[in-house]
Amino acid sequence: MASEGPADIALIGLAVMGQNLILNMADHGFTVCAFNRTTSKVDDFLANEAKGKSIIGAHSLEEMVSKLKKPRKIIILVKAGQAVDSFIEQLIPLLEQGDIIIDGGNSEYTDTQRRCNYLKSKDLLFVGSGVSGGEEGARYGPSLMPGGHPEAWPHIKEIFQCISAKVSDNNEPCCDWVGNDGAGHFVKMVHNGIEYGDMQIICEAYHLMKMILKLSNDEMADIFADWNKQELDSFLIEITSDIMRYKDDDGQPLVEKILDSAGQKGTGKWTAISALDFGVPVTLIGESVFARCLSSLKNERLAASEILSGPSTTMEFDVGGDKKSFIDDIRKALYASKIVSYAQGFMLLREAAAKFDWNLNYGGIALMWRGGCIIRSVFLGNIKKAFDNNPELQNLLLDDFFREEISKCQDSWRNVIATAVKLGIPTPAFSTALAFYDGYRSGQLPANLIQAQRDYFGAHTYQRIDNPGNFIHTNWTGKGGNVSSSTYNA
Ligand code: NBP
Repeated sequence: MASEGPADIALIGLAVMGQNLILNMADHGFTVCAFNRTTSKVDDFLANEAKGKSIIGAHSLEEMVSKLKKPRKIIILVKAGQAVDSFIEQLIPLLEQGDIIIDGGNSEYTDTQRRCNYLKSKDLLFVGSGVSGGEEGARYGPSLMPGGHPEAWPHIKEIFQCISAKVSDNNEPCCDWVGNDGAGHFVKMVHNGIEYGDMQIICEAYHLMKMILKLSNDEMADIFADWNKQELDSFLIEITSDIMRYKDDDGQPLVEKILDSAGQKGTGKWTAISALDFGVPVTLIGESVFARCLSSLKNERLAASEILSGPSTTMEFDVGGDKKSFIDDIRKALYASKIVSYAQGFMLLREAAAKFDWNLNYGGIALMWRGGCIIRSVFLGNIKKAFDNNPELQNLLLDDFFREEISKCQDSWRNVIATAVKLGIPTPAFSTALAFYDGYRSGQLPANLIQAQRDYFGAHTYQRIDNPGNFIHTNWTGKGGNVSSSTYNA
């Protein structure tokens, strides 16, 4: 029998995410009121998937609000952007002080900040929550990253933590309060950026095995399955093995019939833009976004492939040992690049936290990503440990465990990139990760020359090593004046 309410929570938006999240909440004993702009979808849902469950429907927002326990809790799970603002505007006159609106879509964190301020002025509470894990996650346990008005958290905590994924070893929920205003959506954005990076480094490993070692898809499926039993154990490695093995109707691997032109919805780009805005070198995610952009220039690349020369990759390359050891080198290059990517992602989180005064729990964030979401992996357990050991850890690369792991991978990582460069196989993410690593561990970089150049042509001033407190301008040519430009950092 369907419950008649009152409902614990309402959800607006009966597309794939909304329907599955409602079913998940109902499975955990909550009564949910469902609403959708196109109200026929409410009837369809109630008559089919929701039948017999503690799910009630509404055909107007007024009806939905009237069926809710107070303080009212309403999740909006619709297309990000204008649709969210439109529902917020319609809800405001129907709600009372202390009622809670939750946006579970992929909203930009700046929109969430704006909505937090706006709804505070209306005496309403607002939460912007990242939801990750796709359709299956929403149905059986997503990773949830809520942030916004902290007064809302005690009211939604039980529902959120009940329906979220749990880390298998100790059953901890992959959901906790992230921080004020846009913190939840910012963390979700960085999660998505890291997802872009993880996918790109896996693609580079695949490309190297295919182009240099000429391995078959079944052989690669076995290798990814084997890697999935080691430190790379993760959802994305697991599905890559399945994808490698999957055959089309003619018995040939389906993946080789898919056009090599990658799409994107924008969250990786947002991460890269934020990294540039904050001045944080999140290079691997940036390269991953650009790698997708380059892949999408398919026609241009095809034309260029007839014109531009490079080393031949048609012959099987002698990797200077057995194939097995080069495969192991690729695994280590992937692992080291992954460590750098996460280190960069956490650097961005740290910078945003400082700018917006968010008290982020980095170990807690690693735990939220440990299960339920697309980047879920055993590796995130190690990241959690690193931040639990030292919550003030400045950079993941400086943690003892990760420092040693990278050190163990280093020779292989360099060998793979050097081999790829010699053979003309692009490895943008592996390479940028190594360049970052070498830059980060360099006490001396050539930026002294940049400062000299800037001062030479623009009187931008520089600091002397023996007198760093002062910004100095030199009249390099004897022709310019002694007036310096105002000092700025960009
Ligand atoms: P969609 O992003 O496809 O959105 C469909 C929903 O938005 C429907 O309920 C639709 O109502 C409503 N909607 C649209 Br479209 N335009 C509207 C408007 N102008 N006013 C009011 N309602 C409008 O659904 P989804 O794939 O379930 O994703 C929901 C949110 O979750 C999105 O923000 C998405 O980015 C995010 N997300 C999705 C995934 C995933 O794997 N799909 C994962 C994580 C997060 P209608 O039925 O009347 O057209």
